[in-house]
Amino acid sequence: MDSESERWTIRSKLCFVAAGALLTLGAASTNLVHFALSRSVPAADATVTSPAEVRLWFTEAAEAGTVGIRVVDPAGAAVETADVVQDRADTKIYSVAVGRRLSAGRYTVSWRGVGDDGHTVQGNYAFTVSAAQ
Ligand SMILES: [Cu+2]
Repeated sequence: MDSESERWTIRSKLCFVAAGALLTLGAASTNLVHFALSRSVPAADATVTSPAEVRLWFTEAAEAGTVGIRVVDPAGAAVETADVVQDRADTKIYSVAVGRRLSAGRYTVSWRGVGDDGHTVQGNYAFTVSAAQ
C-alpha cells in the first residue's frame, strides 16, 4: 500500500468515527451523509462485455480535482484509463474511458473523492467481463 492510499484509508476511518459520534448524539440529518457512490456502470457484481468506460454516480459533486477512479485487472495490474471526466450536465457523474478491450475475468474498480464535509471517502467494487463477447 503506498503512502497516498494509506492516507485515504486513515482519513476515511476518521470520517466514519466522527459520523458515528454525531449519530449517537442524535444529530442525524442528510447533511451528515458522506460523499458516496450511488450507482455505477458496469454495476457492482454485474457480468458484462468489455466496457468502453467506467461511469460512477456519486451522491454529490466532489471537490474539484479530487475524484480518482482506478480499474484493476484479474492479475492485480492497473488497467490503463483516460483522465477522469466530470459530466457537464450532471456534475455528480464521473467517468473514465477504458484504454483497451478487457479480456474475461473479474475486475475491481477503486474510487475516491472528497465531499462537501472535506473528508476523503473511498470504496471499491468488482464486475466480471464475460468470456463470450
Ligand atoms: Cu465525512
